[in-house]
Amino acid sequence: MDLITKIKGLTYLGWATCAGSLAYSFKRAAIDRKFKDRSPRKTFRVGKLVSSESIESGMAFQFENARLEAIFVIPGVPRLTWTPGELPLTYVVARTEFNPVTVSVRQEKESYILESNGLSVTVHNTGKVTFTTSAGVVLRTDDAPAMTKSGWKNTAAMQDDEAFFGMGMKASPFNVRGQKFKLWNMEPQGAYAPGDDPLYVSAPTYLSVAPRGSYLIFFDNTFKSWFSFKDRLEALFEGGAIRYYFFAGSPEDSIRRYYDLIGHPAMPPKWAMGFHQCRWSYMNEAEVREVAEGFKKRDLPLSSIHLDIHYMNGHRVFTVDPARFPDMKHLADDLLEDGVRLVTILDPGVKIEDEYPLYREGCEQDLFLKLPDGSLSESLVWPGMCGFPDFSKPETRQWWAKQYKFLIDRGISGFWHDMNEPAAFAAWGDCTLPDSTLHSMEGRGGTHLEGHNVYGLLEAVAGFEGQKMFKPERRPWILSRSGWPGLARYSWHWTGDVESNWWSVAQTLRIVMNLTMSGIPYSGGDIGGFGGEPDKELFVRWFEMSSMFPFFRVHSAFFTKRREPWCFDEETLDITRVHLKRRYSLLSYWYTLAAAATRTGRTLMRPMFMEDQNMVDVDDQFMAGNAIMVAPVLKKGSAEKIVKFPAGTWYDWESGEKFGNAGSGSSATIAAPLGVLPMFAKAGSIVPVDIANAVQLRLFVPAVDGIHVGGELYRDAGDGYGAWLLEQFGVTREGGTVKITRKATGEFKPTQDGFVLQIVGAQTASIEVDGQQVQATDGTFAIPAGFTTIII
Ligand code: MIG
Repeated sequence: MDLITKIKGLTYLGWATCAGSLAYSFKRAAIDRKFKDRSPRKTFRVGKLVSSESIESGMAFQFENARLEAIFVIPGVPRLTWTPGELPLTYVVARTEFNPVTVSVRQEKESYILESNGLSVTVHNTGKVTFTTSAGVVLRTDDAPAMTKSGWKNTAAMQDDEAFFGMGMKASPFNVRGQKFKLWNMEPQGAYAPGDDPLYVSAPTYLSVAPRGSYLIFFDNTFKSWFSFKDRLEALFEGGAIRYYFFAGSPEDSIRRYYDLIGHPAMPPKWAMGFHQCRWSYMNEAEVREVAEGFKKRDLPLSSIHLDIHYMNGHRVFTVDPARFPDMKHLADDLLEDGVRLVTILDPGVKIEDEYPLYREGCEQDLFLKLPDGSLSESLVWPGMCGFPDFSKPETRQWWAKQYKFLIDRGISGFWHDMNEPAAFAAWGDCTLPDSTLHSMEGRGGTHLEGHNVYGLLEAVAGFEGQKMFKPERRPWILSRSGWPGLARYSWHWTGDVESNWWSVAQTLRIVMNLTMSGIPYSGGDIGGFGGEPDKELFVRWFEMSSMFPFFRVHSAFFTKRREPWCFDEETLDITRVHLKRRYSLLSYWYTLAAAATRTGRTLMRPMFMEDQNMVDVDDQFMAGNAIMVAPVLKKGSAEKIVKFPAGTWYDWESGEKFGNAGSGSSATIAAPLGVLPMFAKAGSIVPVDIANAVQLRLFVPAVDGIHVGGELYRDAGDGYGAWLLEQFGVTREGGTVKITRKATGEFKPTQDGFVLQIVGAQTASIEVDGQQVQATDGTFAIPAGFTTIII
């Protein structure tokens, strides 16, 4: 970031804080100098293969200077571990034990070949490793790794036809080929521009997509690291063993199996899939009531209002300002009557102040991060100088979890974890704690170099536990700024302080898609941008796109104008109402996608190339689930969108007009004046649409014979852990006859009685439901809840 922006950013913090941030920077630099590791810099090769032995599910290889363990953790999925170096804790891969896998081993002259489920791993006696499919396609060749001073460097050849995705949240092109990144979660201090790196969320995960064959690679190492996709593939870790998992197969498949490894996302409460209104800050109870009322009286659906740092007492975490919010519980209860939940922000920094019980307890029980000399690793944030909980210590997580009771008792339904990189106000240098800060790492010890990247993840573990403890009948909900793979088991994410400009709205889409492939499936950005003033057009376009993101929220900084849907003009208000209502009409669809993600590891949002691999360059359209394609307008002054269609037939969501069908690569210019979000449903799909007192099943008639994608509907009480019902709808077409079948599992009894079937793409006056003729009324068909077969 340039100096001017930085100064602007710092001035809004106030001069005292600015001075403090300067002082902190000097202090941090001094600490880093003092505790710097001055051991001589060693770099060496692994050397020659000395011996090898069979171990469960694979083999161990002793090289002159290092050891390699190559095993298959599940059939077809190898894990390679090079030591020496600290092994990763179970933060990301929650399992240490895997069922034995049968692996066939062949010894060749200069190598060993391990094979399972069609994937071969060839370990050469030089330390080089090759991954090959059963068709003989070489997916990747790793050089023998190099050991650096304390960590490892993995390098591999890059092939001409590869595109790369993932790596967490990056201000880079969608395909990260040609880029270089640092993995070190960081607040960019103000906003981020193209190329700014690193940002809030990192992930040592990437997908290689190529016509030859694709794979996903995940390095289970949380140390500060550097990745390059320039001429060769490089991953340099500043510590730890190098351990990585390799998933060969289609992008869809390898991502799903990657989620099997890092854990499927937690099932969210249904309200979280709706719309969230936020601002830094709604200053007091009256303002919050006015916002809720504003939505209600303008017929705008709303799920939650978020309270930013002003609700706290002097920015102290787990307190409420008694003047601004004298009776939070009463407020929360009143809002809940209209279905609106309160979410509060939480910052991890605990104000250093003897009278503050949380600080005292943290010190007494030794729960804060410290420097090697035993003093607190403190830094400046909103409340002033703060201590930081050591979330890598089980006792700290338990203690922190207990604190959520205070806000849960006051009716708070969800928690927004900010500043958890952790961020510190530093005028220059890294705006986080010194590298030498010590972390417990579950008692085995470690430094910030290892603990930093998982700080937000571990805070989410505590926040999740706290909610389970104090509202066991409802599901936890957390929104975290920082993260690492594994976060989804506990939390959602938003993309931080994004700027109010056209690059940012388009970049948000690229980021949300890359996060999905990195292991963070629930994300979205501040609609309109965080710190600027979007004009009406930018706001509306951003709103349209976000209405089809997993996370849908308006948020902006305290120095911006108010940004509720009615703050622009009547037209903007009417447009936002249309998109809000569509979102809520698709709530069952979103909720069903959420349930599928939890059950199977499938992501909610998908890049276009998962639908059609020829669309690997398309970064301005996306799939919401496997039935709906969204093509948002992301260009200023544009009233149309050139939409590219994947193979097959697609129906315009609003008009039912047919597109595509010319195989992949077809495109059409779609009129999209302000207020129109081009959206298309895939032929052969069934999308559940919520209409008054019923669920509509919208069938998009398949254009060709065969088995089609069909659809699903998941229902339960909307929260908690009670009964559920999953209905799966199969769609087939044979000689022009379309058949829908229904299969149900689960016990939940929905309140809606039966379905309303709407057929898009065919004119039919009468259909057969379980052998009975049913006539259309007003173009739709009333279908009994328990149907098994419909013939059209
Ligand atoms: O230093 O809590 O990204 O969403 O409104 C800024 C105030 C702290 C940064 C978050 C933003 C939030 C703001 N926070």
